[in-house]
This record gives sequence, C-alpha cells and structure tokens, in this order.
Amino acid sequence: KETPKDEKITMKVYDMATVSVEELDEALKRPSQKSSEAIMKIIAPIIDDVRKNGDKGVLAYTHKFEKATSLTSPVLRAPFPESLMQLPAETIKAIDVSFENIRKFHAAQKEEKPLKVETMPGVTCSRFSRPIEAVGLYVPGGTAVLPSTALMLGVPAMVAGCKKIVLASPPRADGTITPEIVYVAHKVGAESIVLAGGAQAVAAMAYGTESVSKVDKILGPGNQFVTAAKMFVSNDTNAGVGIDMPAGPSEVLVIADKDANPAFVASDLLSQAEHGVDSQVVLIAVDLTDAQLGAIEDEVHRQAMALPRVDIVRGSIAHSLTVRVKTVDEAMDISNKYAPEHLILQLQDAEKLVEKVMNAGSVFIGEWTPESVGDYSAGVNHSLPTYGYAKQYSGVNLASFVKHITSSNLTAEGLRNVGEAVMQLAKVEELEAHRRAVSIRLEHMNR
Ligand code: HSO
Ligand code: ZN
Repeated sequence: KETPKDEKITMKVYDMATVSVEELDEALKRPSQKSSEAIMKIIAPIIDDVRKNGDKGVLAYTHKFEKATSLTSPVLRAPFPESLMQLPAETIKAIDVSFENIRKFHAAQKEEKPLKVETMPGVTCSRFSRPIEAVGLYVPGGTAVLPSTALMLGVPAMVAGCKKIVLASPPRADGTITPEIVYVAHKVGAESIVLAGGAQAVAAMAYGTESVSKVDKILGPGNQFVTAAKMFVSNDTNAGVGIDMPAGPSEVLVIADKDANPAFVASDLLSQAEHGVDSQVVLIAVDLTDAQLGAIEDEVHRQAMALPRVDIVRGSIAHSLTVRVKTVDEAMDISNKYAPEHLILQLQDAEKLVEKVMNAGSVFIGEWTPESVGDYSAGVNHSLPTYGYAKQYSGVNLASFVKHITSSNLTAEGLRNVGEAVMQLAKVEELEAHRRAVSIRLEHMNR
C-alpha cells in the first residue's frame, strides 16, 4: 500500500488522549513479514544443495540470483589486489576516520584482566574471555552498497582477535565486489571474501566448501532469507555454528518536544525511512501544538520530495506513524514498549532521559546527534536488534566476538568449606559419584 505520487508524504497521527490501547498497539506493530515457514521452504533446499555440492552449489546460485555468470570461484582470498580497492581519496579518508573511531570504542570494551571472586575462603571463581576463532560476516547487497556494515562487523572482530575473518557479500553482475568493501576487508585483516549472498552464502560459511572456510559464528544483517538461513544453520548441530541475533527491517523512534528543530526531526525520520519500504519510523510528539507538529510534517514532505529514494520513503512512511502525547513519561513508556532499534531524543535535557531508556538498540542524544553519525562514523555499532528484539538482545559489540570461559580453583580449605553443600545436593539428586568425588578427597585430607 504505497502512498500515491500526488499525495502528501505524511505519517498517520494518533493522539494518546483519544486512542485506545488496542488501537495504538496495532498501529505500533511492525510491518508484517512473510511467514517464516514459507521462507524456510525456500531456503532449506538451497542450504542442502550447498552443503552437498560445495563450491559448485554456491556458484550456481550466484550465477542465477546475482547474474554473475562469469564468476568461476566463489571466494576472493587475501591479500586482495590493489586494483580491487581503487577508491577516491575522500572515500579512503572517510573509511579510515570511521574505522579508527569504531576501533577505539570497541577496544575500550576489552576486559583487561580476568574477573576473579573468592566466593568462600579458598574457593576462587574466575571468568576470562577468548576470541571466537573463525567468524563469518554477512554484508548485504540489495538496494545500497554497505561498506559501513563491513566496518561495523569487521572492526570488532579484528579488535577481539578472531583469527579468521571471512566476509560474505553478493557480487555485482560483473562478478566483482564494491572496492569499498574490499578495502574494509583488507583493513580488518579478513582472510577471504565469499562472493555470494542469501542463504547460499550463509550455508557456505556454516558448513564450509572446498574454497570457503567454515566459521564458528555468523553475524550481520540481511533480508528474510539470510535471517532464516542463519536460524536454520544455527539449529543444525552438524553445522556447529552460532549466530548473532534475529534481524528484521530497520526502524527508528524519535521523541521530540517543542524545542526540537522540525527540519532536524524530519531528516532523522527520513534517513531511516529511505532504507527500505519495510522500514518503520515513529515520531512521538511531546506536547506539541498543531502548528508545531504541522511544521515537522511539512518538513517531512518537503525533504522527502527532494530525495533520490523518495519512492522507497513513500513505502515506509505508509506504515509509519506519529503519536501525540502530553508528557515525556508517556513518550518513554511507548518507546520502551516498542523497543526501537534506534532511539533519537530530540528534547530538552535529553541526556537526563537516558536513565529512563529500558529497551533500545542505540540512543542518539540531543539535537547535534543524527542517527547517521552512529550509522557510519561516531564509533558505536550500527548492527542492532530490530523488530522489538531490543527487549532481549544487544547490538553487535566486542562481546559478540568472544566466549567467556569460567574456572574454579579450590584449596584444601576451600573444599572443606564448600564440600558439605556439594555432598548434600548430590545426595538429593541421587548422584553418588558426584558426592564421592568430594568425600574421597576429604577423607584423603584427614588421613
Ligand atoms: N541504519 C542502518 C545502518 C546503515 N545506515 C548502514 C546506513 N548504512 C541500520 O541500523
Ligand atoms: Zn541507516
């Protein structure tokens, strides 16, 4: 249901004072997606094919879907030739600046030394982290080239110390990959780039082929086929592969009060709306007069009409909305319930409000912080939980690329202190060998 071309590009308005709870819930539902069953039916045979036929299987799908019929190998291996990363100086500079900020912020997330706690005298518990050895990073193709996504996945993997970084991205019809992505792959020290997209790329990295390295975890956003394929392989114990999180279409929720600049608010809504027709943008207007809300709406239309991707914007705005509320608390309640991937706070004392944020992927605070700075260059990660998953998932961060291992180390005194509890519980569970592993040592000590 696209907005006709001659109609004003505007979001439907709901007023908290008059709307029923059910009506608002319904309005705030994400645009519905194809049933996962239908998607599974499409991807299962593709995954099976790649698992059985390896390179040949992957290539056949790349020839078919990407039309890259000249491609003879599904993998580009490091060192990547200079000729494949020829870029204008300003692009290199932009990537380098962003790389450095993302690196700094993720390096700061490193746990310098193991966590150590003596839970009882002589009972020491510890937790330390180790990088995941091999990671597969999916960089979507589609309507935009996304070197920024390669940065958001590749830099933390590099900082975490993952030994093998494999990137996957659908090639262009001529079989090449955009030079920006090759340059990022080079900078993060990637082992290879898998020239494939969709379920076939996911399957290749999950099971490995003659030339694609098998990885331990697959991360990165993608369309419904990619997401379903990630779920599929992570459920297959033969693959032995983990994934980051389920992904849905992108979204933003902007909370604005009368101090917000209407042009700024509109520009933030539109930067998310232009991602795809299935994106959703939500404006929560806090105590705005009709004229103040009108000013934002006029800006949305005016700015949208000037965008190259206005047709995509029309699609996403059609299922986007504005909610008028009286108070900031009402706004925060709606936002926490919606759990937006991106939350933009364009109001007075925005910084103070952060403590009330319970569910969100990433927060953008104050009028000088558009979402796009986080999308590209500030240093925060843009690979974030969508579709309400911000309620239980974190965005990609350094921890996404490590495992935490725990250890315990007891002295004789420690075992004396905790042994009784262990033996009692082993008795309750009727696991006699467990009990004896303690008693045999205690007896030994008393000898
Ligand atoms: N806003 C997108 C990320 C992105 N924006 C990539 C531009 N390029 C989803 O978080
Ligand atoms: Zn974006």
